[in-house]
Formats: sequence, C-alpha cells, structure tokens
Amino acid sequence: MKPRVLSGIQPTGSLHIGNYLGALTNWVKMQYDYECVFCIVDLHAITLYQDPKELLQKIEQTAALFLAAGIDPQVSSVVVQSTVKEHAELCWLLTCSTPLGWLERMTQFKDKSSKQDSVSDGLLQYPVLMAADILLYKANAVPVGDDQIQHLELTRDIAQRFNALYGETFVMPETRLPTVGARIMGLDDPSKKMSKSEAGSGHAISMLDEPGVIRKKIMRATTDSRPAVDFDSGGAGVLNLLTIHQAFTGWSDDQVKRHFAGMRYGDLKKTVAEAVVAGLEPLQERYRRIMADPGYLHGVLRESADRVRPFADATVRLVKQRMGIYTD
Ligand code: AQP
Repeated sequence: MKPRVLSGIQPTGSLHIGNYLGALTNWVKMQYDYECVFCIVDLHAITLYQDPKELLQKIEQTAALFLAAGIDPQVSSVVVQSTVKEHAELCWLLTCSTPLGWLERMTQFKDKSSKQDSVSDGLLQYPVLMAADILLYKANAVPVGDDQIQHLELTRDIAQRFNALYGETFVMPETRLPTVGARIMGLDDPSKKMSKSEAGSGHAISMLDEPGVIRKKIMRATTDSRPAVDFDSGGAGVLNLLTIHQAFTGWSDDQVKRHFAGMRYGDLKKTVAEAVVAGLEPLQERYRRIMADPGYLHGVLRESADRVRPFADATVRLVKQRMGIYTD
C-alpha cells in the first residue's frame, strides 16, 4: 500500500504564488507516489470572520485551482473539509487531551490574535483541527511551506500524547518542505511571508493575476540600493525574486548563478516576470475551463468525499473505542 499524504489550503482571499510554490507544486509532484488527500480547509477559514457569500465562492475557486495546478482527481482526493464531518469530530476528541499552554504558545495564534479586537476560541483550536485533518487519514507525510513547521510539531505532540494515554493509535506524520519555494516573501516587504491577508496591492502575486498585473507588481518589487545582482551580499528582496524564478523554471543553483550574476535589477525583474507569466498562463487557462463547468467540479468534490469517508469513519470509531466512548 502507498504511504499517505494530507495537506490543505484555506479558501480565504486569492491563492498566491506562495501557496502555489510552497504547497501546490509539491502536491502535484507527490501525487503518483502517495495516496493523497488535499483539502480545502473551510473550517479553518472560519476561525476568522468570512463573508458567507464570498466564502462559498472561494471554496469553489480554491478547488478549481487545485485541479488547474495539476492535481489529478483520478488518483488524488480533493475534499472540502466540512463535507467530511469526522474532521470536526476528531478535532473535539483531540482537543480534550491537548493542554491549553501548547496552543497559546503557537506563533501563528499570537500573530493572528494580536491583529483582532475579539479572538474566537476557534482561532486557538486551529492547530488541533489541523492535527485532526492529518491524523484522521493516518498521513505519513504532510507537504507544507515552512510557516507550518510548528503546527506539524504540535500534531506529533498531540498524537504522542494520545498514544501514551490510550494506546498506540496514530502514526507520526513527517513534514515535507519543498527544496525551493518553502517561503516566498512579500514583494513589497521581503521581511514578511507572502500572505493572502496582507492588504497592499503590491504584496502578493495571485495565481489568477493577468500578465500585465504580474509584470507591474514584479517591476515594483522592493530590492535594495545596489544596482545589480551580487550573490554574496544580495538583499532579501533580490533573493526572493531569484527563488521565485528558480521555483518556476526548475533551474539549478549553478544555472541561476551563471545567468543572473551582475545582472541589473531592471533586467532581473523583467526575466522573473516572464517566468511567472509563462508558468501561470496554462494554469489560468485550465482554471477558466474548470470554472465554466460547475457540474464537473461538484462531481469531483462529491466523489472525493465519498472515497475518503469510510477511512475517516474507521479512524474516529477506533479513537472513540480507545477512549471508552460508545459507538453504534
Ligand atoms: N509565502 C509562502 N511561501 C511558501 N508557502 C506558503 N504557504 C502559505 N504562504 C506561503 C503554504 O500554503 C499552504 C496553505 O496555506 P493556508 O492558506 O492554509 O494558510 P496560510 O499559511 O495562513 O496562508 P496565507 O496566505 O498566509 O493565508 P492567510 O493570510 O489567510 O493566513 C501551507 O502549506 C503554507 O505553508
């Protein structure tokens, strides 16, 4: 039997090239070697307020982007998290053995809660729900960007604690980071990771941005006061552009060095912009075709949920039995 993989993306805002390079491209590469479940994590999205009408649209758009990026629904399951109720059920069961202090220490919680007037309990529970997603399918590997490393460590802690209290139940999932693109930074501020929730129009490149918009954003990207690429002392903004180029083209470190050393920033930006445009154009074309056929998209989501439900149900039953909870 193939080892299992679980990963997810929140249907919040527009998916950007950080989500694409840090998560989606890695999923596409893994899908034929692993049994994969890729989730649109709508229950995670609502840990912060979402406009209901927009959320529904974003869920479909995110699913369509998964398929457009190359996820093959014949071999991978593309699941809207809330349609498989066991995600929420296992989250509650795990919440009861997760110490509050573990959750309060999470940097993402501290960061996101500091920006809210009122913090929901759901935001604190976010990483327990993520642990439930992973442990529900007994995933062996979880491909993520490096911002999720702490949540993956917590997942292993939650699994170990459960196993210690109730007997060996969960397998320990491994974190799988991409070799290039694990952390794409904001174009306007290369000290911050590219993020859907950053407001600035020059911050992120959306996977659905038109070529003209992509070129404009990259030409305006923050670099530094040097005139040309210097690999020994290049600033974070220049390194970020080089990472984006390398992730889109698949060039080796040597190729990148030979091609870009001494190149003026204006020419560097033009080259990076063309690589991004060329990388996203076919994906955008596939996206438009998928969105034009909602019946197909809904069918994929229904079939995927039906495929994974028996496995999810078996895990929750086992967990309940281990905990001494009645199962029918
Ligand atoms: N900048 C990034 N570089 C590399 N990988 C990234 N990921 C996110 N940003 C980058 C990876 O994308 C996957 C899904 O992320 P998510 O949407 O579930 O949540 P997030 O990490 O919170 O993404 P955002 O863009 O920062 O969203 P908001 O602003 O809504 O919180 C994960 O594998 C993540 O590592």
